[in-house]
Amino acid sequence: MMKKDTRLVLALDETDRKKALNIVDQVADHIDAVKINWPLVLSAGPEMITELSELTDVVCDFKVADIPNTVHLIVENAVARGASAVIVHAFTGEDSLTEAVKTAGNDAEIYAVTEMSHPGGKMFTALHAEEMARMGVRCGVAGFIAPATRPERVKAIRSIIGDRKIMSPGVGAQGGSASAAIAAGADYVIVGRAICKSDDPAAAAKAICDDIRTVL
Ligand code: OMP
Repeated sequence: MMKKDTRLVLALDETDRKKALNIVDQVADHIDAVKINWPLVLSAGPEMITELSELTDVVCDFKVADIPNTVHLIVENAVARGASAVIVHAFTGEDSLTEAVKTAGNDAEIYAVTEMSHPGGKMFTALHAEEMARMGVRCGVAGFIAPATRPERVKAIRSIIGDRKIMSPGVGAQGGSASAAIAAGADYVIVGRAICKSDDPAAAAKAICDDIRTVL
């Protein structure tokens, strides 16, 4: 299980391996985990998952959206490479989500996307977010992704999922506030550009942790 200390998950959306590792090194004291997405995996290789997993917990954000067999192959590979958690889409339905949970077993946690944080997230995902949250509970996921850009929606998802976890992206560059997301019921916030693009990533990460602490 991932630690829950600072409540900050770094979205390492960089394409240069050295720069990415340098940022992790600078913010290590302020984060609970690193989230890796396609940009870094495609440029630095999937070995990056393993390399990062030797430093901290790694969340593989592959937003897996496929038939159960393909979901199985992706989740199995990510977990074998050292992922502590894998993000999957919920809209693919109960069989795909169940397969993700079954494949991860006790080795990793599955987080299901409910409503996406960007404006387009309101077009389709928001309309079914609560249904997807209920389905995720039935499938046994460890947690959900819910938007820091709409803290009232984090609250709505929290009221459905009991004590399962919420990771909330959309802080900083997308306009959301870390403390508002945590106050609405998120366990973690996911932050990328506000840290990675800062001249001082450590100071930016610390400021977010300080903001989170005001509501704990
Ligand atoms: P910043 O906007 O730079 O902080 O990055 C946010 C990170 O969270 C990116 O890696 C996105 O891919 C991810 N994300 C969202 O922004 N919105 C979502 O609804 C879901 C995710 C995600 O699943 O992590």
